[in-house]
Amino acid sequence: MNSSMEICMFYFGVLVLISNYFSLSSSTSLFNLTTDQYALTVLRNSIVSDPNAILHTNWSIHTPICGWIGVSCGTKHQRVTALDLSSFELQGTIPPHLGNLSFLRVLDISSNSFTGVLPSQLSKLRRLEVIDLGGNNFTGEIPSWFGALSQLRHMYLNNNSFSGRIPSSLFNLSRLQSLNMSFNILDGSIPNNICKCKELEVLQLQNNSFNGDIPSEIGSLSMLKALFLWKNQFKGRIPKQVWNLTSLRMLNLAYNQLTGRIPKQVGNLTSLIGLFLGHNHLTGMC
Ligand SMILES: *[C@@H]1O[C@H](CO)[C@@H](O)[C@H](O)[C@H]1NC(C)=O
Ligand SMILES: *[C@@H]1O[C@H](CO)[C@@H](O)[C@H](O)[C@H]1NC(C)=O
Ligand SMILES: *[C@@H]1O[C@H](CO)[C@@H](O)[C@H](O)[C@H]1NC(C)=O
Ligand SMILES: *[C@@H]1O[C@H](CO)[C@@H](O)[C@H](O)[C@H]1NC(C)=O
Ligand SMILES: *[C@@H]1O[C@H](CO)[C@@H](O)[C@H](O)[C@H]1NC(C)=O
Ligand SMILES: *[C@@H]1O[C@H](CO)[C@@H](O)[C@H](O)[C@H]1NC(C)=O
Ligand SMILES: *[C@@H]1O[C@H](CO)[C@@H](O)[C@H](O)[C@H]1NC(C)=O
Ligand SMILES: *[C@@H]1O[C@H](CO)[C@@H](O)[C@H](O)[C@H]1NC(C)=O
Ligand SMILES: *[C@@H]1O[C@H](CO)[C@@H](O)[C@H](O)[C@H]1NC(C)=O
Ligand SMILES: CC(=O)N[C@H]1CO[C@H](CO)[C@@H](O)[C@@H]1O
Repeated sequence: MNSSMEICMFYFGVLVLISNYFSLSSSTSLFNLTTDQYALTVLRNSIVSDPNAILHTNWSIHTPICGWIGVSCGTKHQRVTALDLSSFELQGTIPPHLGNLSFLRVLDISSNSFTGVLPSQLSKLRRLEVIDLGGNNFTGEIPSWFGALSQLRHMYLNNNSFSGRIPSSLFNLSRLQSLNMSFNILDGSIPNNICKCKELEVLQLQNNSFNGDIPSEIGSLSMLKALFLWKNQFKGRIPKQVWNLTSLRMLNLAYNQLTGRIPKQVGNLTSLIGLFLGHNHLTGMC
């Protein structure tokens, strides 16, 4: 072996060492990503289609997550407080890691093409106030753990493929102001503990397969401004307590199997700007 060959082998060895060092350090740097960065990176990697290359170009590991498009952070701890990926034309699933964004207050991924079931780890998002999953294609039942997200005020699950019944634990959410579950394939009746949601202003359950009576407990939701129950299979009489909801602006119960007379008290709903009761078996005034 001559000396030039020895030198060559020496450099080769150094090169192997250097490249090992780099691959090692890049994999260790993946492991010491902050929790939020890791969660968002896993989310990005769960996106199978991103036609505008929004996440794939902007969500670069080399820039801080708080500058990523759609990501907002708190000023104090630099933790992710809001994620708004509405209308990005994304296709994919929600990874369980999203449940690690423990400071999240707003999650809006509406109007995309997300599919699959909601991972139960989302129940860890105890600070969540707004969840908007509307206009996707989520499947499965509405999880009962939603009832544990005690800060939730606005919940939009509309226009998906959720099926099954509304879990009664959902109405543990005493701060809920809007609930939109319209345009799904839900059935069963409305749990009567809905009266626990004293702050409810908007209830939209239209275009599902709900059945049974409209619970009289709805009449105790004195803040209610909009009640949309149209295009379901509700039967029986409209509970008389409904005519006491003087904040109501929109009442749409059309396309059900409701019976009985429309009472004079309907005139007591002085805030009403829209009343739709057609396509039922009602008699009387309208
Ligand atoms: C990753 O680890 C290195 C070395 O221990 C450290 O200097 C760096 O601050 C860590 N980065 C993060 C984001 O925690
Ligand atoms: C990502 O988008 C944000 C907001 O539009 C922008 O400020 C930032 O510079 C972008 N980052 C990269 C790496 O493109
Ligand atoms: C975050 O969540 C995932 C899945 O739920 C878990 O495997 C991971 O270890 C969690 N923790 C951190 C610090 O990222
Ligand atoms: C449901 O979502 C699709 C896709 O985002 C949209 O085209 C459609 O208008 C939505 N329908 C309703 C009733 O919101
Ligand atoms: C939603 O998903 C279901 C089940 O995977 C599928 O049958 C349906 O066609 C999908 N709907 C849309 C609008 O993509
Ligand atoms: C809902 O509240 C009841 C008591 O009011 C409690 O027993 C139950 O565990 C709560 N459910 C959830 C999902 O938090
Ligand atoms: C509720 O969902 C329906 C159907 O997707 C949508 O048209 C409507 O705008 C939603 N209402 C609110 C208040 O978000
Ligand atoms: C409607 O409200 C009035 C006044 O608050 C109350 O006296 C009455 O009992 C209520 N009627 C029903 C059916 O709840
Ligand atoms: C309708 O309103 C009037 C005036 O507020 C009240 O006297 C009457 O009791 C109400 N009727 C019903 C059935 O609540
Ligand atoms: C139960 C029900 O009536 N579902 C309808 C909801 O609306 C879509 C169109 O947006 C119909 O295809 C469903 O039949």
